[in-house]
Order: sequence, then structure tokens, then C-alpha cells
Amino acid sequence: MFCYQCQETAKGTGCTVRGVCGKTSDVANLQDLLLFVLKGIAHYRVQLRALDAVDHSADRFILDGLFMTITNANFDKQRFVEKIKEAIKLREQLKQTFLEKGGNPEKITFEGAFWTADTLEEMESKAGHVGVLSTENEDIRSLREMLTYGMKGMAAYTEHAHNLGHENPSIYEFIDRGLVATTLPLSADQLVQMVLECGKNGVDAMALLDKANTDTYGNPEITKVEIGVRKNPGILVSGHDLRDLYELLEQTEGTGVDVYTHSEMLPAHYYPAFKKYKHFAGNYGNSWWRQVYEFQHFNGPMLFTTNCIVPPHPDANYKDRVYTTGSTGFPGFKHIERKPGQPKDFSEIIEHAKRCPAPEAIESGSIIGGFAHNQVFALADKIVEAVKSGAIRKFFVMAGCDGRMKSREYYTEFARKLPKDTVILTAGCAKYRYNKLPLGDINGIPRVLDAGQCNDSYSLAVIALKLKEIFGVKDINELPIVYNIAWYEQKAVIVLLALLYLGVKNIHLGPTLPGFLSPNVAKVLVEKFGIAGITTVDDDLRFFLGN
Ligand code: FSO
Ligand code: SF4
Repeated sequence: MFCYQCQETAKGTGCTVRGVCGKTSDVANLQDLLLFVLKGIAHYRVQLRALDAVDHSADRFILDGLFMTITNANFDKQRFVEKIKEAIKLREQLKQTFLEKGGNPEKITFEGAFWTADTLEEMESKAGHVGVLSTENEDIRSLREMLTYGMKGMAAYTEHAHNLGHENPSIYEFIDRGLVATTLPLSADQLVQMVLECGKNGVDAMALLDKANTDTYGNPEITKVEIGVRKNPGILVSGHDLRDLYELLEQTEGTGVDVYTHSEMLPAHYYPAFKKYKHFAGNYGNSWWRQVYEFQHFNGPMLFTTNCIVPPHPDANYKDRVYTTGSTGFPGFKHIERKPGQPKDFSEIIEHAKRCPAPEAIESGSIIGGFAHNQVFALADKIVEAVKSGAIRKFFVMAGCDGRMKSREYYTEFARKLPKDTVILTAGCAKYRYNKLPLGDINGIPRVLDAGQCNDSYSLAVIALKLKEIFGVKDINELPIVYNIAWYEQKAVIVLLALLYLGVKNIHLGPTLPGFLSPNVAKVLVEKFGIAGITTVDDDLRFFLGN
């Protein structure tokens, strides 16, 4: 195996024996093989489009295939084997359509468009040869992978929107072209262009999901979320898929089972449609990696709607209480599928919860969030006034992800040491590094404004664009906004590419720069966009505050 797609990659350069995330080498290789066949599918789709015969049969399949390979989403070897078999079948159907439409088979030479296998042995003997290292030139490899990771993140967001019935065909078109681009002898410049285009499509994907979420569940609003526990048994829901959570709330109503959010599901509390459920009890615990401690105390079942799953310790008391759905999977966890056209059937997990004791309290009190674009616009006058009067000196966008590494304590210390006339704008699970600190408010505006999930970084960009308009500045970079972003997995890659597309410069990225950036590609990002890493809290604060 070779994988360097996330921030925690071994030695900052690549996991080669087993993932730091717990991904085994056979699963890593099968993920590469799935990507290989997905690229084959994309070749036919691109050719069919050129023949004016767009085929939508694999739209959803491609999103799901990419999503399954994101860090911490799916560790289940069997699911990958099945997915690869399905991919081959789907690809053969597309090939058939392509030939029927008069397509010239000689136009497609990429091996993933015709390689096939029936047995696990055949799959495994191929899987070790189609991964990241099959691209020899390190700069081309770096660009191909950055493009791939951006598309994985984009696919995740697009899939959530799809689940709510919202689609944008141009995103599918881009993903096809992007997958094909990683198989062609393109120059570094051509790949850089594709990476930038990926950022544009990332903005579109996040806008699509924003519309899907707000059209379906209303606009997030300021909300106090309880972080303690109640007396009923509970189900703890993690991940990002709002529809899954909504259906679970509908099905648990009146059953005596409460529902709590974990990690990235916290922002569901901010939506009006979720507030009507009285048994939607609060948020339990912190960001994804703390699950190994926090799940031990929850007592009831857990449901993963997306990443991040941490493989449980062999002695973990909760191993037989975890359920997965959507793109996620883990060997031994029960998987709940959606039957076409129906709500998911959560009856098993609900019955399971009824047999469990109520959760044990690990915290008490509440936190405040819900500052997505609509809510912030409603407060615009107050915010603009605070900026004009000097009460707010600077905004710090500290969106992104949390992670296990000790180096991430930087973000807690940074938040704590920020001067009192600054405001943090956040989204994603990065917030758990500082959202429970007593940072106070500025004229009633909390000093940590949480817009929502990592995809709601889109809201932060919309807010910045609005401020640009209000303050009448020509360039978004003239605003008093600093970007000090924490990244972990591939959704953060698409958020970063989206910000670059929107013209944001001088983004600081930590706790370390991506291992998949070759020195030359890193140089381009530094020179063109002013991307930088982080240093120490004190030095960075001096730098950002200009003193
Ligand atoms: Fe976090 Fe995990 Fe949302 Fe990621 S829970 S790390 S960037 O999946 O998607 O912020
Ligand atoms: Fe390593 Fe990250 Fe890949 Fe897991 S996802 S194998 S930790 S680089």
C-alpha cells in the first residue's frame, strides 16, 4: 500500500504498511483498484458526452465510490470487493452503450476501461500496482493526487445534496473529466489548470449542498445546544448526512429514545426543521477522534452517517453497538442500506437503544452556534458597526478539521491568546479545539461564530464576499480577515481549493502541509497563492496582527 491523502500520514510522507488511521494494506490497495475502475467508467462517460449521449446511470455510483475511499469512511474489505464488481458491471454497460452509439473503442486506451476480474485473488494481484506510486514523476503524481483528493471531497458534498434531491450535472461532468485527466499524459501546467477548475467545482458543490440543506431544513439560526445528558436511552449520530439524522428523528419520536449528535453532526441543531423534535437532546462529546473515549460512556448505540470512524480498541465496550450507513463501513459494524425511494429503516438501532441504559454525562452546559450566512447577514449591521468602531479588529477563519496529533493543541492556544477584539469564524470539526473556551463576546457578538459543518465553510466565503461588498473593497484580501485553517482529510482539500478559486490568498494551513505536495508543487502554491504553514502561536499571532 501507499497512501498519503490525509494530514496524519506516516512521517508526513506516506503510510506504507498500515494506515495511521487503521486502514489495512489490503483495503488500501482495493481502494486504489476501485479508483482505477472508476477512472475507466469516467473514460466512457466523457466519450459518451462527446457523442451527445450523456449517460446518467453511474452519476451516484461514482460519488459513492469516491466517498468510500475518503479517510476514515470505510474499512470494510468486503464492501470494496462488491463495489469493484459492481463498477466493472456498470462500466461494461457503459462500454456497450458507447459502442452502440458508434463510439470508436480505439479512443480509449486506459487499462481501467477494460481490465476485469472475477475473483478476489485476481483483484488483489492487480490492486497493488494501480495506486499512487504508479505515477513515477513526483510532481505529476502530486498534482494528480491533489486533483483526486479534491474530487473525493467534492463527491462527498455532492452526495449529501443528491440525498436531498439536489443535483448539478456540471459537477458530474467535471468529476468525469478530472478522473480521466489523472490517467492522461498531461503536463504539470495542464494539471494545475484542472486543480484550479476543481476549486471552482468545489464552490459549486458546496453551494449546491448549502441550497439542499437550507431548502429542506431552513436556514441555520443562533442556537444554544445542550452538551449534557438526559435520562432516556439515546442514539448517538455522527458524520454529516442530515437526511439520515432527520429520518432517524422521525422514527424515534415517541419511542422514549433520545437522539444526540457527535462531532460533525452538531450543526444539525441549528436548523429549524430539526428543532421541532423534543427528543433531539443535544451534542455528546467532541470531535471524531475522541470517539474512542466518549463512546465508552454513551451506553447506547452509535450511527455513522459518514466519516470519521476510528477502529475501536479490541476491548472497547461499544464494539457491538455501532451501526454504519451510506458510504461508511467497518467489519463487524451493522450496515443499514436505503431501499430505493424509501426512508432508511432504523428500527433495529432503535430497538437496540431501548435495551440500553441512558448515557453517562461527560460534560454539562451548552454551546452556541448557527452562524451560517443567513444568520450573519441578519447581524450584519451590528458586525459592520463593530468593525467601524474598532471593537472588532480582525476576523480569524479557523475552519477545517480536528485530528489526533498533539501539534493541534496549537489551535486551542491560538484561540485562547487571540486578543479580545478579534472574532473566530469557524466550520468543521476544527472548532472543538476552542468552542468550549470562555472567549466571551464583543457587543453581544460571540467571539467564536460557528457556521456549521466543514462544507459550511462555503458560508464563511459568502460572508467574506458580503463584507467585501459592504466595505466597498476591490479585493477580498483587503478585508481584515486572516485564514488560519486546520486540515485533516480530503474534504478539507476541496475547501482549500474552493477558497483559492475565490481568490483568497495567504492561507495558513496546519498543523503540517500536505504530504502529497511535492517540493515543486508546494512552491507553486506558495508563489501563486501565498500558502504557508504555521509556526508557533506567539510568532503567528505577531505576524497576523502585524506587530
Ligand atoms: Fe471532520 Fe472527519 Fe467534516 Fe472531515 S469529522 S474530519 S474534513 O470527516 O469532514 O470536518
Ligand atoms: Fe495513512 Fe491517512 Fe491514508 Fe490513512 S488515510 S492510510 S492515515 S495517509
